[in-house]
Amino acid sequence: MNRIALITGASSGIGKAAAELLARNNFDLILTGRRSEKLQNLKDKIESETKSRVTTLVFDIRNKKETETAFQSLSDNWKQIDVLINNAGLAVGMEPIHEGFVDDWERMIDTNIKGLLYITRLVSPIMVERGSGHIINVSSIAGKETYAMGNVYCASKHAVQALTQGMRIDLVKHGIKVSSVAPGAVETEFSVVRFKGDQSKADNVYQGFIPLYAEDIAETILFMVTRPAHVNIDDVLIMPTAQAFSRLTHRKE
Ligand code: NDP
Ligand code: 8X3
Repeated sequence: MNRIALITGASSGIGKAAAELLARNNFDLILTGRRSEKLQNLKDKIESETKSRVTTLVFDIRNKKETETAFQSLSDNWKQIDVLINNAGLAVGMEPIHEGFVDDWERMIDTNIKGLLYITRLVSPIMVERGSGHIINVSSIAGKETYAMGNVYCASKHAVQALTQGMRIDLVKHGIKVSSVAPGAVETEFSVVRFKGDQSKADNVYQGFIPLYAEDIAETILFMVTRPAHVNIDDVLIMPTAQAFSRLTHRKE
């Protein structure tokens, strides 16, 4: 029987790639995000190419009420989630702290920290009741290092690392695995969002080297969720070969 995975932020990038790979590896999927058309297209593609069953939930994870209402709309069968992938997240803006935009800060904190908590609060009691489950939090190299003008984004991902540890400590006695995966530069819509639609600034981020692709992170997640019951991969830091740390990338002219 297929296991059930709920993936937040499945409409693009890492979440979408994870959905496509898990669907080919015996998972039924709950795919979430704000862009309903993208989620519907992904559902149609997966269902036409695999035997995976897919349902979609459209909501803004920053909104506690919307998140609860969407989750409660699931049938009891769909609520039996084996794997929760807390992936929805973003960086917005790159300014020094004294010039930063408070609205940008709130978007990051509300999505990357509070949204992750809202959905975890809904899913984790069901895992506790069943005595099994696996939560994977998508962190970042920004959760391990702080870089110039990364201030609030880095803080939000450091919080994700701390929450991963906190969740693991609280849930260990219930047989629930908690992991984090922390990627360096992955070419997705991430930089277009960070630079507020400026495609050329976004393209520059990935110039002159081979970044990670969303599929690389999806493969890592698949490895993590297919270990035997007694094995938990606590934390994975995964970087492009050309990136030695957050702000040292070897670029060819
Ligand atoms: P994308 O921008 O391609 O995907 C982000 C996803 O998050 C989208 O599906 C988006 O869906 C969803 N999302 C964003 N805000 C909200 C919201 N308010 N409510 C619901 N869903 C939301 O970027 P990535 O795939 O790269 O990012 C995925 C995760 O990976 C993020 O947590 C990011 O911080 C992390 N990460 C990314 C790295 C990179 O270099 N790309 C490196 C390290 C970590 P929608 O817009 O439809 O709501
Ligand atoms: C995304 C990677 O280096 O832009 O989390 O923070 S980085």
